[in-house]
Amino acid sequence: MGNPLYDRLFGRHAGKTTPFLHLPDGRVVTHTEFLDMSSRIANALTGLELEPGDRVAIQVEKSPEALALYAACAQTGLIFLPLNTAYTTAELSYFIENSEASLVVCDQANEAGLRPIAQAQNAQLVTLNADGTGSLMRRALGMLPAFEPVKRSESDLAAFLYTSGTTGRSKGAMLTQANLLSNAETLVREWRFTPEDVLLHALPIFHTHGLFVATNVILASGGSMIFLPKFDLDDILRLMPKATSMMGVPTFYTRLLDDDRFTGDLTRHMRLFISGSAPLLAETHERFQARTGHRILERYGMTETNMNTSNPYDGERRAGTVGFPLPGVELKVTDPDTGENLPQGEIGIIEVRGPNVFDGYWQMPEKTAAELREDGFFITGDLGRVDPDGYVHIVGRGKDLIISGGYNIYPKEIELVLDDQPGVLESAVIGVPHPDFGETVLGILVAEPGQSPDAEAILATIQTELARFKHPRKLIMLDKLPRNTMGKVQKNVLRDYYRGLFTKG
Ligand code: MLC
Ligand code: AMP
Repeated sequence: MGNPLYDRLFGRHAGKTTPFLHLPDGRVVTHTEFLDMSSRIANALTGLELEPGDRVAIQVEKSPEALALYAACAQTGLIFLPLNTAYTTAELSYFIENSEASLVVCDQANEAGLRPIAQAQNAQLVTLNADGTGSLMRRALGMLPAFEPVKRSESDLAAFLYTSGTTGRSKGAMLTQANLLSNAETLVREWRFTPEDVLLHALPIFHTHGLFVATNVILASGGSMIFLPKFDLDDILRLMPKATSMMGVPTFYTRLLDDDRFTGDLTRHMRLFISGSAPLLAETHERFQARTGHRILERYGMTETNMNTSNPYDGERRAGTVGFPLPGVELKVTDPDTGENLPQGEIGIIEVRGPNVFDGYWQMPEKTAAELREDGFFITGDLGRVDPDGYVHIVGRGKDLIISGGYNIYPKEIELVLDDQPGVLESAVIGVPHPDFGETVLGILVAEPGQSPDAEAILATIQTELARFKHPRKLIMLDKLPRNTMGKVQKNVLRDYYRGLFTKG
């Protein structure tokens, strides 16, 4: 039976001495070195007496060792549960408890804060720092660089990725080996990745885009990655001449275009630029083509489904659209109220079905039932339509969600924190256009009678509760919130009113 995820992404490179990771300082990690590292970590994890199916909650900086931990989880059948490095201890506490993690892996700097949380959960804790040091690697370095992968099948769970919800509580999306493999192998074919590809990888590896799209596609194709700790414009410009392809969120592309050093010459040799995770403005697409001659290939996906649609590699990459459903993915547009199929061309909720669609939310059967239909269609919450040529257009969101620089932010989670602040009667959090992040968070507060809440103090307080990227960039006081006749806050009215706050237009 083997272990399909390990065998098809990692094990297939056994014995290869070709580069897998090119690091910004010029060092190279070959496939063999990477697999040795992963096997040592797998032996170290086995020594901790973890069982296949146990959850490993991981908040570590991007490094070759962090990626090898992903491979080691595949090898040992442990469930890989990566967490955003920006999350506060308060946020992490929820994920560790909710997932009933057996092991927590964190940076040494966060050990003191996380140890009591891990202990309360009876979870073990090891450290892994950005430079590859820490107790995990100390243990691993004493182990043999060989490990027989634990037997698994494609229906076994491989990873949990937490995704926030409209109620404010995050849900653990359970992804199987088949979800990850089917998508990676489809994308390799659709986007023509080969062993000659060198991907400029500046995305974080705790979300779908950097991990299951970028990394898995390179593993499944046999190519290599220029593996950067984060998006740094100077590094990108310096290293692009060595790359063949890049994947990024729209902010990557607007930042490149805003820099005069980014020229057509710098991109002449490039094969492919891909964008996703947030809408790429048609204007950005066109500016990019005017500057470089390349048409960015935009695709659409989500945590629960990996990738659903993509613009074509060979055909027309149509600006402002996310292309066609991927092979094996069925897509339909339904009436938000009745769930019935809508006639071609009409706007409704996008639903998708296919081998890419997840297994449900961890221990949340009601939430799973509300979003994943019995016939396998997942209700994405995105509003879209299909044009006469079959291109899918995302025209908005049926869900109350802000996407800032590719990170999803659910207003409810922030409103719950703001409502708790001294002198605050109620709040509304909305997303407004932002030149760098696409959208950014704006908080609107209504004071309790006779009170005048201190915005500075509120922003300081929420630092310990919410990750920095969720913080409102501005707090505005209003006497009351606009409401419809049903008493529901009219966020569309607020969004329209404040849409120019951070942009010139
Ligand atoms: C950083 N900050 C952000 C932010 N990123 N604030 C809002 N939104 C963001 N996305 C904060 C920093 O903490 C900092 O705080 C300040 O904003 C300025 O930071 P910066 O130096 O300009 O940001 P930078 O580190 O360069 O990061 C920006 C970014 C990064 C866009 C490069 O956020 C990024 O890599 N985003 C990619 C997210 C991603 O991978 N999404 C995929 C999800 S998967 P201070 O304190 O200094 O003010 C998915 C499915 C799919 O959606 O389809 O792919
Ligand atoms: P996440 O939950 O982080 O996986 O984010 C998924 C959401 O990002 C989707 O439901 C969409 O709303 C959005 N998204 C991803 N790719 C695109 C895209 N190309 N255009 C518009 N929205 C996108």
